[in-house]
Amino acid sequence: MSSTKTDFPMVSAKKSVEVLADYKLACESREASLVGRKEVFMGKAKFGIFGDGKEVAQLAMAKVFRNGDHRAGYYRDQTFMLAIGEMNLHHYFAQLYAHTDVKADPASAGRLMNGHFATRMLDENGALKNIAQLKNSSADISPTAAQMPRLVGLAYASKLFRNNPELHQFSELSTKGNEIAFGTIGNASTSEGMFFEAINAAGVLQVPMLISVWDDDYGISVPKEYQTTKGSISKILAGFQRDKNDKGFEIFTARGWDYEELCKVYAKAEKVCREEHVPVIVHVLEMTQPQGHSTSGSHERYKSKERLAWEVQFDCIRKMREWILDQAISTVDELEELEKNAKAYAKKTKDQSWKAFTEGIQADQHALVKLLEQAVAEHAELKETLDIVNKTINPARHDAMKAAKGALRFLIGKSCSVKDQLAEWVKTVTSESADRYSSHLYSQSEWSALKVKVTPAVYSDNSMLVDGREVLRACFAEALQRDPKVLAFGEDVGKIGDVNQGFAGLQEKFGELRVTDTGIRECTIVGQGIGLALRGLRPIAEVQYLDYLLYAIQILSDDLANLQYRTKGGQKAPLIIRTRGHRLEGVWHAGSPMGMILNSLRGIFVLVPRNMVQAAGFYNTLLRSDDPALVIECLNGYRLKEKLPDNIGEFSLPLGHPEILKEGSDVTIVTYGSMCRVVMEGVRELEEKGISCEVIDVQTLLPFDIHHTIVESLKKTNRIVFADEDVPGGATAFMMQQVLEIQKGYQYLDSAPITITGKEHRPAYGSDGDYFSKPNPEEIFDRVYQLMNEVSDQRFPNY
Ligand SMILES: Cc1ncc(C[n+]2csc(CCOP(=O)(O)OP(=O)(O)O)c2C)c(N)n1
Ligand SMILES: [Mg+2]
Repeated sequence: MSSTKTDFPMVSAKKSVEVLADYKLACESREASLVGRKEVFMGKAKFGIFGDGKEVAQLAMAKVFRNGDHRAGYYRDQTFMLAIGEMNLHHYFAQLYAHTDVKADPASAGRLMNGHFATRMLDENGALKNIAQLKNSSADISPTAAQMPRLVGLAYASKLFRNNPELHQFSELSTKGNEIAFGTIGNASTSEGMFFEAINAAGVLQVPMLISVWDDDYGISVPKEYQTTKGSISKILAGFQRDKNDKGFEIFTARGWDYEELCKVYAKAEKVCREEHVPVIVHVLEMTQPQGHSTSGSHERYKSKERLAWEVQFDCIRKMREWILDQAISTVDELEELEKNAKAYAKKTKDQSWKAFTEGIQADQHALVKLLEQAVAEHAELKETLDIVNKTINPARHDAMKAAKGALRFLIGKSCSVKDQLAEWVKTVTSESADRYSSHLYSQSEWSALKVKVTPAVYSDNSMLVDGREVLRACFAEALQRDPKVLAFGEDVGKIGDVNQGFAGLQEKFGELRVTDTGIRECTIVGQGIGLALRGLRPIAEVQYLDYLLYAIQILSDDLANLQYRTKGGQKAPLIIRTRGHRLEGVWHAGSPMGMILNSLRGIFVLVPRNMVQAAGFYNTLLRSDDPALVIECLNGYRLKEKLPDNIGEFSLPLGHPEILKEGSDVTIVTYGSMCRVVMEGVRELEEKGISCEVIDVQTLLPFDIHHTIVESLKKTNRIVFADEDVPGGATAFMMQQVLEIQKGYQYLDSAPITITGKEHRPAYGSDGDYFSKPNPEEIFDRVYQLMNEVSDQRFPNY
């Protein structure tokens, strides 16, 4: 090994400069990891997970990441983000401390723990930037492998942009599909089902997806023998390797400490991926974790002495250093200088970031201290409260808030000259914190679904009475015609136009790229939609039946629902998920798990149209908005006759506006979806017995009755029933909480509120199974009659 520069370098001067710049970045990134861990142990940050041991491979990957490309990765990728210039160490430390200023932490505005990377793809108005000219990273999430479904969509978009000439005009979104979607995943995370589902989908779709597996032989403490058959993901994926007969993947391996080899492999991998749109796997072996998995524990507990010694020896930065010297690119002295500077730079940036983080909090605190000092002058008992604020070592907003509220509690019934100012301080910090911690669950842009202009349906003498499915088909045909960015896909959506023919004939008309069949893979169907929507397209992803949404519920909840929230408006994916449910047959075709959906999907609008005209009106609204939404059509409504609006492509329905289906004065019945018809049937019998029912279709569960129209009905009837097909305490409990608590309906009740729901078990098969498992018109009659019997057994005697 040489330690001096020779006169005949083996690497060109230009290359040397590049290598040394890479080495410098690797050292800075490593120092940031070392410093970051200390910050956690000093109590300045709550948790830390770092990219040490993965630096060199990420430098190689960054070299082939071009403008317009997208990343979907995980918490180890700090060096990559630094190398592509989309993050600096100030951002890095700001996220570690949870700095809530979006300028300080552009990825998550302090909402996510460190190591969750994202670029800001939206401008301040919520409009998509010219992402074809940017280096993009979709926003990371914590569940292992959950970046994979979205990655499929990010890659699939390139295929559409390349192969559909109508999309070439959108040069701000794509340069004719030349972009690669880069994925990264840890070796152990490849054990997850959605990894395999995504790999298979990408192979089938033949999309430019370049996935790197960072393999350090462990997943926290669990070694590869427990994770992967044969202990090697590239070995077991070998069957995906393309050959002269079959399309598939290109699979490479490289060692995580071999800079030269990594650079070569990534150059080859990029070429085939970008030019031929072939999915690629780069399995990067022999990586290390110098500091162990995270700040939650130490790896000395589970790694052998030999393994730990090997990790020191094969540390990628150490190996790169040896190679640099071996190649005579630099000298020991030069490298030592560079290493010293990297250390100093990381420390300086850390200090500056901490100062910037604490300054904002201290400004609030100073104002409070001034008020408390005045309060102490009048009430010496508050001295202790003041001391708590003054003595906080690592300032936190909640310390000050606790003190302010404590002082206000003490001052109840006492007079104090700064009492109002203290209350005002609490109010201001509370409202600023609402923006810091609770904004952007839904779109806040001018394209919010709540702001879409409402266009009423128009009917004429010529309006035809058609099957419900034909209403939808007409609506979708207009949408596909109007906007080349709209596309629909899912199981059986392409050739036969979905199992209920909402897209019948539309593949023939608009082509396979616009109306497309997919494999049976609900999770990655949704992921495909998320990725496409992130890249500016308008996907309608179909999940064939509501019961099978469970396969996708995790990705909807963890990824889509909080995308705007976790980036504080930095990214959006206005995906429409279309499904059908509530009514067919049996345990897996007639479920109505609405409570589960409502509880897990805040951030996605949940629409439950009672017929296909309403559904079409909602689709038209959603396609003009930038919010994601789940639309659940009524499975038994496709063959029912409905009047087709003359402006089927234009009319739109507002979200959060219930409709009164029938006016009445004795009792309000609140329901939605297929239950509207069941309730109306029961109500006919009730009316015959002299019970006047007001029936309200909520239409959209999220948002729920924005203008509080239901409580207006309750004010009139003083009695309320919530009915649906979910389990007891499911969506009916949600509706009850909304009306009685949020709308303050409790004050107008003359009878106990009741819920009519399905049974606790899932619906049994067959007509009788359905009848005895789900609410039916007779049950509606019985329960409401009983309610009125309790009011007056003279008017409504027992029967
Ligand atoms: C679904 C899920 N299960 C468990 C965890 C907890 N967890 C976080 S990281 C991790 C190990 C991941 O190992 P690997 O994929 O090899 O990545 P590495 O940290 O080694 O780079 C686990 C189990 C999680 N985040 N998500
Ligand atoms: Mg690992």
